[in-house]
Amino acid sequence: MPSAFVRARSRNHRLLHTAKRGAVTSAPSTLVVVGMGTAGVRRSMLFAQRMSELSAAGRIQTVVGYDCNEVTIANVQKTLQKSFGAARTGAGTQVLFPNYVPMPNGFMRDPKRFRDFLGPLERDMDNIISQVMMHSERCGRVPETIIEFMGFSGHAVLGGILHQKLRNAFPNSAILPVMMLPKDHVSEEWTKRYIWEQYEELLSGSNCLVTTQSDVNAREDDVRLATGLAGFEVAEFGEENDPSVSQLGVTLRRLTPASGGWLGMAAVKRKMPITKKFEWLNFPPWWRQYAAVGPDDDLSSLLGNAIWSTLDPAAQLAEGINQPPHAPQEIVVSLPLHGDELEPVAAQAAEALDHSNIFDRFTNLDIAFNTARFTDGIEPEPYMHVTRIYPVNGELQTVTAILRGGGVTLPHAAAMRSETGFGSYFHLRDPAYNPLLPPGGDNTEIEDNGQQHVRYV
Ligand SMILES: Nc1nc2c(ncn2[C@@H]2O[C@H](COP(=O)(O)OP(=O)(O)O)[C@@H](O)[C@H]2O)c(=O)[nH]1
Ligand SMILES: [Mg+2]
Repeated sequence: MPSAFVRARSRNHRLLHTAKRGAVTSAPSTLVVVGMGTAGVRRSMLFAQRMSELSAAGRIQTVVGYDCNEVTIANVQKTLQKSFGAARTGAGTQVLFPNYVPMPNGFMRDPKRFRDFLGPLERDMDNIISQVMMHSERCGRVPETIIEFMGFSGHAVLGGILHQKLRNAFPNSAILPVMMLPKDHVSEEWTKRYIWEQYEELLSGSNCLVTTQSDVNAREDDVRLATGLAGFEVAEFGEENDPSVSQLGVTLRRLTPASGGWLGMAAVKRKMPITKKFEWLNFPPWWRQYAAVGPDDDLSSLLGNAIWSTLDPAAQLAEGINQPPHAPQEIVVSLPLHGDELEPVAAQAAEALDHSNIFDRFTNLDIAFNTARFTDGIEPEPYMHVTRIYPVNGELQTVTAILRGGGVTLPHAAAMRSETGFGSYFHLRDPAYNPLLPPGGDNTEIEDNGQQHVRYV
């Protein structure tokens, strides 16, 4: 995949630098993807699909579709047979499901239901982990990045347990839990009363990418997430001499030091301006088709506009989050262009962006352009996708609202800017207490706080 990289990070001189990279022939497989629960599995499959549309599915060592649900497992297996078939690169992508499914229809969204079956569930998980490890040996390298799609429902705590097991199995891998904050009342109550506390233990110290459960179009949001993550994985940020293969890993290493435990994502999708019709094949390699674009200045102003739009509230995958403007930010622009057109388009867009002062607004911003031909439904409309990942600092409004009820702003929040994320115990504590201390024996006040907002049990 041809790609171009615009570095605006070092602004000692006003020149923007574009570095052109050749097509990546075959990067070794370096990713492990885990989906927890029905939504998590759906998200992991969409990510795998996007990677395959980028001709980069071979980078995935293993996908774990952890939904203790016969329907999900059957559906995913059917889809896999249809759309992936046998992987052609490397040792192949391994797809794992739970072998032990105590209840055929999952845990009915009850995050405590698994506890009756914990022993055999853990043994099954250990088996999954050893298969992940064995395959990583076959692939010849430990995974550099592990993506975990997690939620706040029936598989939530199991997800935390699996996270710990992966953490122990691959202590040097960058792990990115992708959280889907709940919005329905039942999940919010469970989160407040049980799941959050569990996550504080199980995900302690993780930097999580935060998204909100969609109440409008879940599938569209899942696709935006998958597209963004896949775009980042094949992007080429960073130094020429960086030995990393997983670009998402490079991004995480750069952004997480500035984050207080959360990362945010903004995604924007725009129709490409086309003047020429292009052909569309219904069989592989259909992702090698490119759109023919109209006049260049059209495209670069459209691009600039799309990049600015990643600041809009509507573009954020989680609601109500802010990012410090001087924190490092990375943007990936995926364009359905021929590889030869990418470099000039990137250079022109970078110049237009410089004129629009975006690099004054974000003093620490990197942009990578790459070619991508994604399918969106049956219509062969060509789209550009712009995704920004940024560190989040301070309070997450949605989290405060869930855990404290209502849009409460804590008076001491400003003083505790960096106390976010799991493992801080911040959100569960009374404001008067020291949030750095782990919770002591008296949980009564937490219980009271929870009960206050319970409208039914
Ligand atoms: N974004 C998204 N949400 C989903 C999807 N499927 C179910 N959900 C929602 O995700 C929440 C958790 O459900 P589910 O994933 O089944 O949790 P489980 O009990 O752990 O399997 C529920 O509120 C569902 O409405 C999906 O494909 N995408
Ligand atoms: Mg389910």
